[in-house]
Amino acid sequence: MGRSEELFERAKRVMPGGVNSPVRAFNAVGGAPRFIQRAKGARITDVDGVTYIDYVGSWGPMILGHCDPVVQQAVQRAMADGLSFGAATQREVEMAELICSVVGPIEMVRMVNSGTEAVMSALRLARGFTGREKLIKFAGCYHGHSDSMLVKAGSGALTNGNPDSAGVTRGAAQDTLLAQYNDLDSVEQLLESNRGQVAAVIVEPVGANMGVVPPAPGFLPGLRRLCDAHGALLIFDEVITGFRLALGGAMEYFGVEADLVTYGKIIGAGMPVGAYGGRREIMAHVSPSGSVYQAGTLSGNPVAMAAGIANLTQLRDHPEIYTAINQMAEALAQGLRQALPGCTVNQVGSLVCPFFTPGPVTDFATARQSDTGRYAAYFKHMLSQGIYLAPAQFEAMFVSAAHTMADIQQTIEAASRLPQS
Ligand code: HOZ
Repeated sequence: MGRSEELFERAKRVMPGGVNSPVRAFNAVGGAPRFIQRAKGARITDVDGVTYIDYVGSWGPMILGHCDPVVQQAVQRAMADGLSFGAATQREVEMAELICSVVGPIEMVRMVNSGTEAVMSALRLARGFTGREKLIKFAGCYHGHSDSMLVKAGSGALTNGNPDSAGVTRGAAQDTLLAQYNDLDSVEQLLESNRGQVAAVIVEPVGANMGVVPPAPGFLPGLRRLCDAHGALLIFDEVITGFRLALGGAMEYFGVEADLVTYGKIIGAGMPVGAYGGRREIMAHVSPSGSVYQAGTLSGNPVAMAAGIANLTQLRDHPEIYTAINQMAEALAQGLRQALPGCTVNQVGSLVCPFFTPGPVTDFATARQSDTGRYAAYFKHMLSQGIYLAPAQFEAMFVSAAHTMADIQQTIEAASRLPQS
């Protein structure tokens, strides 16, 4: 038994399922999760000393690769000053100024501690601002684990076969209306039949928690139009796409402005951070300037801010990073299409996902047609070849600036050795 197996046995005795977040348990692919010891660049090493090319990248934030030296130094300097004050700091101001300066539509931002918290707070703000109670979300989109969003959720909720979590009350879920991704008619019907009652439409601008599902041409502009026509706010959940598709995230990449945007881990370079932001007239409703309450001792934590500022500053100052990661992802997607005949490989920017179905994969229903048993076999094969992928079908592969074309080639060659079933 390896050390990962030993640790997993110990973990299962004291942690539900042996993990602190469900997908990590490898339930969807079988076997014991690899317990990670350290990471550097595009590589992670497990406790048994095995090193892998990493395409999880802490689910996105490692866009510069693991242990980026500038981020590490910024964190060390901040740590020397203290870990948490529960008081205002200069770094918070710098972080907010940075986000507002690089993401055009954002005029004000509030830092929180996770994407879940960002979404939960943005939804409360949307309700407070509009005076309406209902929300529209899309089947297969994942917006963290707050009660009202655990309705037909993607990611771990979907992997577990339970997209509607136990423990969510009817009261919490009844105001969440469900639309179909890439289907504007389904949104319009809900807005019509709930006229004047919908506070917000929330969407992942690229579906990235049901695998990777690109928005069809016209889908995001159509949402903008429908929201405007019905007085509902449009919320882009950019936990995955923010600062990744482009510096200005999906809003810049697709040229569509949301009213509110939520961010997660990428703005903390992997530290526990989230944020929500938007136009001043909306954000001014957040306490203490407004009546929508939201607070947190760890919000704007100085060490996390230092990491985030170092991360985002480098992304701002080196736009060539986006060209590089997008090109590598495109090459990866093309290579996987050849290596995995019969599969559908979706790619948007530096996000890639092979589905084990002829496709096309355009929404929750078509994503679910993927043969998850075949994904599990593919995952195990790739792991044995030194490639670490998301341990579940309904996630993305993240390409970082630390990957090289040689890594991409190695990954494609590993995939081409997958025994055909
Ligand atoms: N639900 C996350 C991926 N979309 C996984 C989080 C984790 O296990 O770290």
